[in-house]
Amino acid sequence: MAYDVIVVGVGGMGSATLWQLARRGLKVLGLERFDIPHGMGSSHGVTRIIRLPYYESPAYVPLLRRAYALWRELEAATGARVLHTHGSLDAGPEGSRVFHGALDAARQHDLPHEVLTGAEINARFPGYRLPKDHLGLLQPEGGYVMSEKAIIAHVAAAHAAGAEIHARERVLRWEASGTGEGVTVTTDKGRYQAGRLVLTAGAWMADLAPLLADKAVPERQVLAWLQPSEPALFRPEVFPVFNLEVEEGRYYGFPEVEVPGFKFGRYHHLNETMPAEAMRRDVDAADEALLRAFSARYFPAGNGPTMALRSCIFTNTPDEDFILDHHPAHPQVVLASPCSGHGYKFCSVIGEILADLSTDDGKTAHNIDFLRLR
Ligand code: PYC
Repeated sequence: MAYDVIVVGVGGMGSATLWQLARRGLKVLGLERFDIPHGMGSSHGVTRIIRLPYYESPAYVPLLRRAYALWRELEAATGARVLHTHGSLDAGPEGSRVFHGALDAARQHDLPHEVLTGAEINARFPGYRLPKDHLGLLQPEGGYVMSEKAIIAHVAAAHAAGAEIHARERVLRWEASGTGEGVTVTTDKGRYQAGRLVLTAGAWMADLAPLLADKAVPERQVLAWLQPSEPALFRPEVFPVFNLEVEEGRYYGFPEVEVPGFKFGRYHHLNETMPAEAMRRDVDAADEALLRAFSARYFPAGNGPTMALRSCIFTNTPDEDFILDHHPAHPQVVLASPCSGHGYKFCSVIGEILADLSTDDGKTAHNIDFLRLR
């Protein structure tokens, strides 16, 4: 075989997988259809939230602990600073999934945290203006990962460990050549053979694995960066990242980091699912109006002139848990659709899991039973 493993898609997940495979001494090839990094998928926009008291399910917490450790390993290996921890807030009204889910996860996993009312949050972090009776869980290890920087760091580490990586090379098809070992990948520039294949193609997953057509569905998402009238209130040290459940929906946001503006978005923005190729339509006035209504009410000091509006892509599974598994018909092929709008923070540990699934007996010590295809 020319390669032990080929990884298709060198974004957040693919770049981490390449590093984990290459550092194990495997001969690996990464193929990316756009640039590395690029702004066409799900990993651009400077920052991604990382948080431990996972309201979606406490089952993610052990994976998060390992993700934190591996982000720090990446920093040590490359000298890049990718993980910043200034705290996270998960808040909503009494009874809300975001607050109570975070509290359950924090209690189950014994995570340090504080429970604050909306009034206490507003007093401690004056960029916020939450309803006074809302409840929030403040967790000190929350923060953000620098998303494009982390891809660059993973690629640099993978290169240093011997990986071969090609950008601007589009995969046209792949064929499994045996029952458990062997794949041929055909691109617009060549043909490659490997023992195993990992597909981390984000919104393009269903093109490469049609069995995921109704299980990895691209959705258009929009982010705003607005200039704060009081920038000092939006510095990372005084503005924890947030997940908020309010009557308008579920929102998330960040302090001002590297580019101008307080950054935030609404989960499932306008609920528009569409093929990845259709996603590039421009952000428009309706997108901006929806986001501004939120910042005007809950972050008035962050509701200044627009600095940027950008779209990106969620790739949603039906239950919004990730899919990490072998292809049911071809065990030498690993399928990864680890996004559903909340995956980036896990890239470092998912790289390790995908490396486990694509080498040796294909088993991993991580508990990913809840992330299997079935
Ligand atoms: O996991 O906190 C999160 C998040 C924010 C936006 C998308 N995911």
